[in-house]
Amino acid sequence: MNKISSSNLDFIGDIHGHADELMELLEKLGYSNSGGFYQHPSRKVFFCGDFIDRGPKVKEALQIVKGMIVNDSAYTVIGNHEYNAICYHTIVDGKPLRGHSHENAKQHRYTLEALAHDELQEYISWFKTLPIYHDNGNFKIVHAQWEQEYVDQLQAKAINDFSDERFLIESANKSAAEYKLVDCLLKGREIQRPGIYFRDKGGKKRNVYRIKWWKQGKLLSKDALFEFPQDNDEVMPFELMGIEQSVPLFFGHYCLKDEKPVLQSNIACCLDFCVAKNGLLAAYRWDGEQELVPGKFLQADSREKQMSLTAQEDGASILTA
Ligand SMILES: [Mn+2]
Repeated sequence: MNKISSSNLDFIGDIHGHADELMELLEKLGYSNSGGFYQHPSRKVFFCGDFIDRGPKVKEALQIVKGMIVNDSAYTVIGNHEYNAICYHTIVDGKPLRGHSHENAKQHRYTLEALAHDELQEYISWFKTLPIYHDNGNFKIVHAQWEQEYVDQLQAKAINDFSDERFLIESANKSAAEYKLVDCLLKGREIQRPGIYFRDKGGKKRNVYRIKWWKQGKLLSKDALFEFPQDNDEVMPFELMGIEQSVPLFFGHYCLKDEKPVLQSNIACCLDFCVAKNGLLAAYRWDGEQELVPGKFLQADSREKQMSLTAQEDGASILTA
């Protein structure tokens, strides 16, 4: 990862097995599949992780992403789904680091179905080599939440992946400092609000909320937390500190539901627009600018969304015919 360019990078959000949308987006960005992998004469991709689970073409998505990375046409950081997969398939003292509960198995199902045992093992070994964060001075990238204190701790230990088995084991131990660190960087901090509930996709009542950590100030909870009831005017119990640095910061993970990709601020760019749930796969075309601009996103709508858009258009043409 030493020779990463400080410009001419296309940052791509969470893919989750949506290989068709990935190919469409790469082609829109001017990459072509030649020599067995996607490449561009003057640009490279930077992925933010979460290639697997949830989508119909996990194997194809992995082939494209890994093909680009091993051929020096792309870089990446690891996502929480790759990390979860490592833990799910690492057995220590007869027990997996991530339990095989019904819920965990369901989340991992499409990956388990897509890959044969040996293929999966090979990808797990590869996942262990993927960086947790990247900071080259001109930009920073992590899957979920950039927390400088934790990045500094990793740097001090010269750790930036899960190839060290002891670090991996500690990261899965809920009472260890390594757990807190990995949980924050790869999944983002969350806050429990006793007595205030929302219903998740499965209809389950929950009171743990993802924090919009890139915001700043004493905010209303509904403005600072994902899924928080919009009719509740309570103020957040703590002040958000925003982003301390001045270089652009890229991340994924938050499954934003906007109709079109939007920036979170002029230095904060979330790349995940939820292709796995009928949203879109987004890319930010970066040419080294230190102040990000909204016009530099490209997108591929999820196939389901494209189908419903086409149906609407057909409907409209029938009505106007
Ligand atoms: Mn994620």
